[in-house]
Amino acid sequence: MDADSLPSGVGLATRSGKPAVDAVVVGAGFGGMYSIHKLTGLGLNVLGIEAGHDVGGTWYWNRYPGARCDVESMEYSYSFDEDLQQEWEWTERYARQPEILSYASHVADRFDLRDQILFNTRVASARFDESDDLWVVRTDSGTEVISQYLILATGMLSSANKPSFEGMDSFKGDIYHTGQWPQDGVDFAGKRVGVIGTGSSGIQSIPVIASEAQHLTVFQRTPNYSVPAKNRPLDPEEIAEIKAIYPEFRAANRQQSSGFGSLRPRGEVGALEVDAEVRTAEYERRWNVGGFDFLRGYVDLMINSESNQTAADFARAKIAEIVSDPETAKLLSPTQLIGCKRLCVDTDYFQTYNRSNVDLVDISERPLAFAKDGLVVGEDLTELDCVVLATGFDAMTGSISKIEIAGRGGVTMNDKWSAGPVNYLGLTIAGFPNLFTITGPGSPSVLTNMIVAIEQHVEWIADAVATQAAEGYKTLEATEVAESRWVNHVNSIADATLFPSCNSWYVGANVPGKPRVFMPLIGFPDYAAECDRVAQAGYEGFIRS
Ligand code: NA7
Repeated sequence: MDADSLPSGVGLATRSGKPAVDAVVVGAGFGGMYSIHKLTGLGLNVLGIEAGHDVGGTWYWNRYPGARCDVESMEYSYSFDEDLQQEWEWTERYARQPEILSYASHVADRFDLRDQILFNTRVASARFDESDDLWVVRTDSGTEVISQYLILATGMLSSANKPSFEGMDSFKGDIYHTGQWPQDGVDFAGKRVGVIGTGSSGIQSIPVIASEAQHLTVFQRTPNYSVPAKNRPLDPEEIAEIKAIYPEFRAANRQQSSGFGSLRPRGEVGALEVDAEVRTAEYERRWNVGGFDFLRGYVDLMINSESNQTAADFARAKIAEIVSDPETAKLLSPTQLIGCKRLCVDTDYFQTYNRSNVDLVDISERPLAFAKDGLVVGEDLTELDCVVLATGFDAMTGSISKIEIAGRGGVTMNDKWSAGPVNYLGLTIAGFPNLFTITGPGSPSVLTNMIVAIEQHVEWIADAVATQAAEGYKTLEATEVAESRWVNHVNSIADATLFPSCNSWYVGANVPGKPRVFMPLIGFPDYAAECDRVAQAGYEGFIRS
């Protein structure tokens, strides 16, 4: 990479004849954008490198029909700038993908971020050079840039999981993945469409595709729970009420284990401590509120399977009530616990199966294969013009593992993580000095409002970087002892809950061969307090040199 190919806003130094910056940030989604803004504010030269042609990350790639955030707009947005949060106007309770992408674009304009980002470029490798304690970052075009800090803001749900089905190459129609949706959209009018996958992406896209296509066939391996979003336009008065107390509202959300929902009270007792009638009424009330509120009614839903079953029974009864055909309703009814796979939030998902142009095919016991004209399950061919893979992501570690990262002694991250993503605080990895992961495994990340988790991480990293400079240290590196204690801590909290018991992407069960480890840490506010304590204790568990 030479000076000409660097974005205009990046100050350029050289080391060993190569361009050098203070920090490379990989990814220009919400984590990357805030990292660039915050570190630049400290006076650092920061280079962002992004595979897409613009900012937005997850919201840049996931343009599938019906894509929408399942955290409410007034909460799923940056809080670091009071003017930004006062001036931006959300239109719906849950924002659609195009609106979130416009917001990301607005943030990039507002803080002049694009000048520091190299777009249409992937980081292929990063090697820690021990002779001068610097990262050598190589892009897919083979050029190199040297940096003191390396921030991986590569996203948790950004590496598409594309199963290789038999006969896939023989299919004569188009195949799309929800997480790599064509920029110009897809016209389903008059088409016979197949959707594989019934996680959040499937559940959001199926109703919209059904309304556009001539015919839709859904191929389901595991049914999922979904609660209604009850989406609606935002009322100017409710926006004004929140804006009047925005800083306090954000602070209250940071005290929630999920990083959102402070306006809606959580239950305070266990599900079995109240009568069945009271419980059902409470589930009904929360179902009608919409969204994740449904699982916040009782304190023990994720730790006591008997309590969990009461909520699961209620949700299954709803499916039976909504779906007219009893056989279809039965196929759509999950048998696993509710919430231990990520709960889905939908708009008319189950209702879609009452349409005459929609069929459901169970593939739980019969293998699915592609043929020239469609999809084959057992002996039965469904003729299709195109297929949508709503098959999810190699979550949390997928995008990191695609970069060849080598730390001290040439040890690679993929070797180090071969049995699961070991780390300290979900932010750092022993043997990989000055490398930080934004919302990485080992932190609350995907169990929270991602923007709250991102802001906490970026602010912690920025403080660490500023402290390093002020105190004259060049590297910050987790110790193996701290790392191993942290991994035990993350596992012991997860093991006290029902989360690890399901085959979810939280445990990597959706990707064949991935080690089964519950990757995120449960409990946001305690986690953030621990990160602060570690810093205040002089970066306990780190070697600084
Ligand atoms: P998910 O939640 O991982 O869902 C993927 C779906 O695809 C799920 O129903 C899977 O069935 C199915 N799948 C995956 N691989 C296969 C194969 N090989 N054959 C058949 N079916 C398959 O991904 P999403 O994109 O929907 O959502 C991910 C997150 O993004 C979501 O939780 C939100 O946080 C946003 P399975 O359940 O594995 O049997």
